[in-house]
Amino acid sequence: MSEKKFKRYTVTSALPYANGPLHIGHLAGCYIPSDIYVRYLRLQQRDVVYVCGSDEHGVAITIKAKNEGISPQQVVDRYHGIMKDSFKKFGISFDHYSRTSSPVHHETAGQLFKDLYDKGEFLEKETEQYYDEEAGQFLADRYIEGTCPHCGHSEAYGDQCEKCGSSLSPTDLIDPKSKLSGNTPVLRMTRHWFLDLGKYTPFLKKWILETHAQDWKNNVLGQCRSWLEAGDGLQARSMTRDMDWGIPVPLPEAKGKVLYVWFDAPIGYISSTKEWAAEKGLDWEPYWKDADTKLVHFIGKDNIVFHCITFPAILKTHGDFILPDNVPANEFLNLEGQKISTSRNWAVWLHEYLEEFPGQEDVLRYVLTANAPETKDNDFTWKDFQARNNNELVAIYGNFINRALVLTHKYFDGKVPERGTLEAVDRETLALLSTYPEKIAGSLEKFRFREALALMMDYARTGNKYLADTEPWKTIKDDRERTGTILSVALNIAANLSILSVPFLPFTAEKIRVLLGIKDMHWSDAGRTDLLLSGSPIEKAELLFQKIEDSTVDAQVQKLENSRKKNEASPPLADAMKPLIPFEDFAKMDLRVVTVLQAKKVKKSKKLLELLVDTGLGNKTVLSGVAEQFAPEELVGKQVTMLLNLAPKKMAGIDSEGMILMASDGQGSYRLLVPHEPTPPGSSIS
Ligand code: B3M
Ligand code: ZN
Repeated sequence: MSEKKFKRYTVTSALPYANGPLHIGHLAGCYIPSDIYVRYLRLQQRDVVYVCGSDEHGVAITIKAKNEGISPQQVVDRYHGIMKDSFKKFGISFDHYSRTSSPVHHETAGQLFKDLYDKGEFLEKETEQYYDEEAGQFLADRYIEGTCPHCGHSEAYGDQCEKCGSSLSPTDLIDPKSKLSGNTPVLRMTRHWFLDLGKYTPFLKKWILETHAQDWKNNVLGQCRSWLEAGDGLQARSMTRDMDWGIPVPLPEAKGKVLYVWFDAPIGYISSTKEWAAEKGLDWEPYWKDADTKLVHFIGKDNIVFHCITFPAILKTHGDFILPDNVPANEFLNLEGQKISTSRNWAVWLHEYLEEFPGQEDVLRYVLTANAPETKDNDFTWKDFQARNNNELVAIYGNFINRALVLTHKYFDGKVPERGTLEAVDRETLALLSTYPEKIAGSLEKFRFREALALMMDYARTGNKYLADTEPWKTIKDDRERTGTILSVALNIAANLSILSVPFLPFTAEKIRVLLGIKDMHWSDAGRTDLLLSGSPIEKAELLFQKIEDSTVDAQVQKLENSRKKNEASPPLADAMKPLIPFEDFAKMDLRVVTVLQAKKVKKSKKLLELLVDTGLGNKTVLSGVAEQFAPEELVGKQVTMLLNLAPKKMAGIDSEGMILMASDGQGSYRLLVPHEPTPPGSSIS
């Protein structure tokens, strides 16, 4: 497909869930690749809009809120800001970063649903869905887990298996369990609106497997093929949910229901474009509706089904919109040989990197691109990070630029010297380098960012070698003119390198631009040998990259090692269920609400507090291991829950006549169980 036919570009990267800070897996998966691509397009003066935003709906958010004991709104407000800040500091140059809670988005997504409804595109069905009787709610998406019927992965969600990428319905899961209570859920009738994906299969097959057979990445085509060619074909999927967090379904008969997060989130790309255009006084519509717009979605591999099947089906059947021209999904990045995991704290967090490696944003961009999981899962290691920094960025790239600048100041008073007659080595070097811009552009247009970066580093390497071969520090002894020619050539190579670096190392490229006094950077200038004219002044060299010591990366590895030890020492978040007991066993426990009357520290014990509680049947003394969590005065007057008939036990010389109940998160933090309104002491719990 020739690029000529496209007049403008709409580039999106996946909207990250606003349920935690960002880590290197996010950057490597889709934000660095998309940023490289967009910066390259802008250098080409192409008309491009680059949008993203926080994904603030769905069970990913409500589960986080529940775990933290705060509201979903508090969760998204906290993380939207943190994520936006990290993106900015790493130079991810979105034209607009929105959030799916924005009014424009609610309006846009609601309207799109309404349009499809009016066209009769939904199957309205009353079906049995899983319900958690203990939690009193239907179990959508991540609220339910079970075994994937396609690949056997035991932790598949109710809407998707992240291992094989398939989209699922909760009722497809084998051995489903509620994430809320751990119970096996029951089935209850409820009404929902389904998109009949089977209906679009012929179109999707033709569009993906024929039209895009050549230009889409193999990992993406492979996943699509496995679903489109599966025996039972694509199943109808519900686009609505029984939840109270999300965009209300815009139908009077759908009270208490919201849009499925994967219905609304991709529409977030459109909403974000609308907001950007409104701010700029532009028209958003050509970016989503004109056939001469190239729409590209950058995502991670777990999002392929939604960007290649569901969202295109929605756009196509709606009728007003263009479809993605490409969906260059990356595979996953592992860390030191293990899957990145938020809950196990096995990650390199961007906000921590920014603090620990100030001014070294480009180093991480470089390493994550050099090692990008473009065709298969890949591994990030701190040793590799150090080696690439020291052996490539410092020893080759930085060294070349530094020498060109330092020698110009030393011998030519900081001015670009005259260029005399070119010798063979000069001509050969320049001829070789003149082929790079086109090669790099070719790789970038094909989304081969590792290859493009390797070419850029090759360019720097050739520059470095040129100086090593021509040895201007020797020629200066008896041939000033020759030395001037060499440095003029070298400085022009440096100027070219800065242009070619913009997509990959934006901060460094900008520093070189300023050092060399270049006004504007255009991709079309790369390859020119007269970017710097003789006599023009250049600034004094500044260190672009610094060597990273063993102790620095050892400290990072140690940090991960600490996470590993902590994980081994503490049980996983949800303990496995204990064996079943008969009701009689449960009934033996005398559980009551009690009121704390007094609380004091226990001598010589760091952990224990001695409490005097009103049990309704008289006062009792209980020891509780909460001294590290609560000050005694915080507990006085509180109502808590207690196991009353536990056999007394002597601790620290005091008889404890029962046990205060606590919820443990398995990570060393405890919470008291408190009745939700004042309760007479002695009320029994059953
Ligand atoms: N928030 C999933 C994810 O972070 C999701 C992407 C939405 S893109 C429209 O993996
Ligand atoms: Zn699976």
